[in-house]
Amino acid sequence: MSTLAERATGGDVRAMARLISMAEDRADGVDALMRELYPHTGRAWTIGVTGSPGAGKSTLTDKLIEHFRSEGSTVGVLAVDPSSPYTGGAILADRLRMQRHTDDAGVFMRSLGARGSLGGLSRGTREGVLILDACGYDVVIIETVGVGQSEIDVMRVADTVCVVLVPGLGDDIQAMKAGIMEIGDLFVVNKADRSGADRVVNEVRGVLEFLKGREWVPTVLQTVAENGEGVPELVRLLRLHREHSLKSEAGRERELARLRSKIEDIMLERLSDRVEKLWTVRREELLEAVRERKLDPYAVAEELLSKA
Ligand SMILES: Nc1nc2c(ncn2[C@@H]2O[C@H](COP(=O)(O)OP(=O)(O)OP(=O)(O)O)[C@@H](O)[C@H]2O)c(=O)[nH]1
Ligand SMILES: [Mg+2]
Repeated sequence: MSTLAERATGGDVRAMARLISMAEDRADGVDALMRELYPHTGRAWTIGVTGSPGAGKSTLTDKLIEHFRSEGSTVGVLAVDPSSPYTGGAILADRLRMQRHTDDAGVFMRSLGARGSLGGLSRGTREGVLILDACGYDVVIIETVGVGQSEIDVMRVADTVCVVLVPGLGDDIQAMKAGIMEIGDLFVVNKADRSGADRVVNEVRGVLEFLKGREWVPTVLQTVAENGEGVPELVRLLRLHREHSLKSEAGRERELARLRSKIEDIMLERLSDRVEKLWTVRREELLEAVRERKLDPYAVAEELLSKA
């Protein structure tokens, strides 16, 4: 193994951070490193925590860390912010919230910026999970702000997806039916200390009725992340899902589907890089020719691809 991968898997936190940065930057040599690490992956339990901004995902994650640590499990956290990495204070707030775990060697935390990737989840998320898995973290939590595509994408990397809802969403539940309801393995109505939590639970239950008969029917529970209420029950239900997916045919199929999209994403990334390279040299000239109608876009695309 290369020194960097060896140091990381040996528990060197700085080496892990370096690897994740390299993946974010898609630095040269990162593919080779990932290939070295891959045989060491497959042990971690990856939990996706998604939901609308401010729903309490970080507070809940903080409580989950505490819970898993008390059981002796090590935890890696990737906080993915697809919309605003350095503004709005989101990541700063996350950092502060989880600050108390930073001295704990059994916890690794890292924010990933909004550098886009074709799939949707920020660049480096896929690799980040593999890196933390290879480095021996028992549980890897991915926190994503649920804005459209990212909830769907979190399913591509997480074994278990927990959707965090809050009272006061109004008609949103109806709107979410098709999208979010399909991706959650578990629904949490957080801020249950506020009025309206029961209503949200009932609404979600109503929607989940439609999933009856499936091998795994998600459940809904209430939490008050701020004081940890409901967290042990949340962990119990998360674990139930984990056990179910480890032994069921549906779990196997989901794993295969995830591997498939992983490989397809990697291919798309490569192709996209190649497309970029194909025409950087002659771009100006070709654009001008198309603008003047000396060439058409179809001919240009065809010609460039024929050289690929
Ligand atoms: N009343 C109440 N407030 C809560 C609860 N959980 C979290 N909060 C508060 O809600 C606010 C947002 O919490 P975060 O954990 O940062 O939420 P988030 O979903 O991670 O937010 P973003 O990452 O910015 O999308 C904070 O002020 C928390 O203190 C809860 O159970 N009850
Ligand atoms: Mg957060």
